[in-house]
Amino acid sequence: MGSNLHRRPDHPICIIKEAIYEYFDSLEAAAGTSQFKKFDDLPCVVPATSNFDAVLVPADHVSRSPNDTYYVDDATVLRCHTSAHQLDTLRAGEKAFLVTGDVYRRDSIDASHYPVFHQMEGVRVFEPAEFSSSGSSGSGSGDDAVAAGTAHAERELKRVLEGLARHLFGSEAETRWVDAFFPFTEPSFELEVLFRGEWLEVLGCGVMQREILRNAGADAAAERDGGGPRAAWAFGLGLERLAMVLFGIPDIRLFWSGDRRFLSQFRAGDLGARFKPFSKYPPCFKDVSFWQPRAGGEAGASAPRASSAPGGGPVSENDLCEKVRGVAGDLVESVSLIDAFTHPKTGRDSACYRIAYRSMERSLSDEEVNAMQETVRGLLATELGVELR
Ligand code: FA5
Ligand code: MG
Repeated sequence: MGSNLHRRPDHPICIIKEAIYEYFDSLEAAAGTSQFKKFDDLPCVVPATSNFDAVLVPADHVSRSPNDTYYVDDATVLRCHTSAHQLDTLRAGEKAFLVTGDVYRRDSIDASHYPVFHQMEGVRVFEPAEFSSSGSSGSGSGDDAVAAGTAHAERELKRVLEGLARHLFGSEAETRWVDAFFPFTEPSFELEVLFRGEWLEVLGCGVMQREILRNAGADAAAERDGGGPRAAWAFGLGLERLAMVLFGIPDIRLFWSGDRRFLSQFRAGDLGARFKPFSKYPPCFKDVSFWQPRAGGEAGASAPRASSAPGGGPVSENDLCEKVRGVAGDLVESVSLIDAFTHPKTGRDSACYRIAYRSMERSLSDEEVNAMQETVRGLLATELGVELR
């Protein structure tokens, strides 16, 4: 926390933020519309209600579990997305804004996932007059008006984000839309970009649920004025993912590197830099096999459960990754399940995870890797309750 990569001018996360700002500024200039207001220093510790309830995340949604989200206390979390600021910003009367910040998640470990990363939220609210003029000439209220607003917001959203992808990557980049689900938008989509031969998800977006506009007070005001309901789009961009594609950065850990060989490759305002890999050191693979803790007592194995609760059935991958990350820090490159089976006689579940250790800055010694692996094994047994094999 407090690293503020998104506010360090020569850092690739800040460079991509500024490039996106520039795109939105150019849109406004072309359309003669109002400015998108920019926020990039809202606190990352937020009430759980802002992170979840304000954007209509149901009470039993998995993302609320301590398996996915870092809780500071029962009522306070490290925001897991910049959507945590949607409602408050709308309530403050903003109708077009961008919120950038660091967000935190318990997640898997690989080249495109990290427990802290950066998102930019974008929201644009449309007045009824912006979408009803060309359509029905009626009063603009009722189902037709809502449908017209939704259709307009969806069209605009895709136009704006496709334009952003072209602005950042040029027209060569291959992109595709994928249908998605978020509690706070309907319809919802994700945008993927082809990167190193695989589709990489770079953003989530959709047409804002009217309930959020209503809760923000925006809709009520519009309807009172006789203009009918407003409509809005919203998106959440993953800034590391966009920067990986733009600059050809192959591993998300690099953003946290203090190595001059990394940092010296980027300059404020330069979107043309292509990451030049410095010498690649060999990975070291270590497997860990274990019997899962027996499901203890009442809770079913599929129910979301509190993290680090030994004896509560299979270990969650997020818990396991958290332990590995805690020991190895940025020396862990990936963690993947390579085998799982249920013993035919005893009914016990076995799992085998492969951990890849690799430094981007030096060669790791056998002793060092063995020591980390031993510590990881110990923690899995003592803190997650597995039986090592
Ligand atoms: C969200 O966080 C939604 N709040 C986005 C949104 C906003 C949808 C507004 C609709 C309206 P999602 O969990 O898919 O969605 O994350 C958004 C982006 O963050 C992903 O597309 C990806 O680019 C990035 N991201 C997610 N998890 C990680 C991670 N562990 N490491 C790095 N980037 C990540
Ligand atoms: Mg997603």
